[in-house]
Amino acid sequence: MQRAIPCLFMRGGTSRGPFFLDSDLPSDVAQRDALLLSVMGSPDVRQIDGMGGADPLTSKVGMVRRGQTPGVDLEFLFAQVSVKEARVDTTPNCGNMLAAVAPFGLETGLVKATGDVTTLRVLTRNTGTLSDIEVRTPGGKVEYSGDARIDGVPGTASPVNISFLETAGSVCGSLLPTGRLVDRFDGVDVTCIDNGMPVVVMAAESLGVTGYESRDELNANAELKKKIESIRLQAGPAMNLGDVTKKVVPKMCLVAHPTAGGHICTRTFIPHDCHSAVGVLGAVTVATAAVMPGSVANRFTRAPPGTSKTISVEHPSGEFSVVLTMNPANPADVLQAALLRTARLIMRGEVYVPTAVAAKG
Ligand code: NQM
Repeated sequence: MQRAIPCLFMRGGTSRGPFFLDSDLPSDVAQRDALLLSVMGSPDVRQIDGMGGADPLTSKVGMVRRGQTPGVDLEFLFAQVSVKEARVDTTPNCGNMLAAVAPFGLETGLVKATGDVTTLRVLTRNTGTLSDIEVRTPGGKVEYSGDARIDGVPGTASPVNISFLETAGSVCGSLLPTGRLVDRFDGVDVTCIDNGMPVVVMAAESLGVTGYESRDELNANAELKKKIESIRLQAGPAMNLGDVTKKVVPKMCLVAHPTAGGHICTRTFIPHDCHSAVGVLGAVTVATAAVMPGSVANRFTRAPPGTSKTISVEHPSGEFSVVLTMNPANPADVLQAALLRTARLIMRGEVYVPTAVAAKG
């Protein structure tokens, strides 16, 4: 016996996964998580019995409901479903999946288009982060095709512009949760920072690599991964995250001088596998570290002048541009971060789960 649950399967930026209306899922968290594991086919390295793509970037779920407070159009809850373990983590947010939330809201009738362009205010419930998301809606329908291009996704698509309103300390409580610009773990200088995503920034060279290796090379380097995990387990509690053994934050970012015309070169572990590109809020956070004099990232950056800075973050499959609006009164204070993503509805239908795990709460 199986139960059918309405679902839209969507790409958001460089991530992909099923999106659900909150009201179609159990309200009990344990039941919901059991259902999401079943939907994705976890735990299993191939996720063969579900919709997951056997990679952290394609083992993600979006849950959406109407805004519950004035001025908020939609509320989004993101879940990272572990591929190999029976674990669902709603601690972090995901700026990539976020790009699909406005199209989802319009497709499902939770919100209505307001003209050729529709801007929706979205609350990410994981971290309480607000963002304004602008999508093209000619004739009242979401437009998916267009000429916007993002590295990590083939071809072009309609732009989804995201503006984050306040991200400092989203998960850790403050931008520099250890109270310092630089900490030292295992003899390695690091900057622990959270401007939307908890990230530990380290010089690649201090871990014995260049920072220009491919994702596969880094993923095959067991010795490097051991060093990174040791630092992560010490940095986590220092960043107010408690024991992070079973958490997907903080993310671990190796930085080096840029080589492709950008402002900083990155290789990010999320947290155990190297990202094929870079996470959205991960990029915002590293870009923020890069413009803060004295940080580890700043040693490898020449940030542009002015109160509106476009920081190009190089990553294994290209670059990611973040526009930071700085506080004119404090050149190290980032007021707003804006960026470009694209999104696409891939499938609309019902996903089946065994009735035993689908009991509605
Ligand atoms: O940092 C990967 C991704 C992400 C998260 C990760 C993200 C973000 O590329 O906002 O988008 O860091 O696990 O989807």
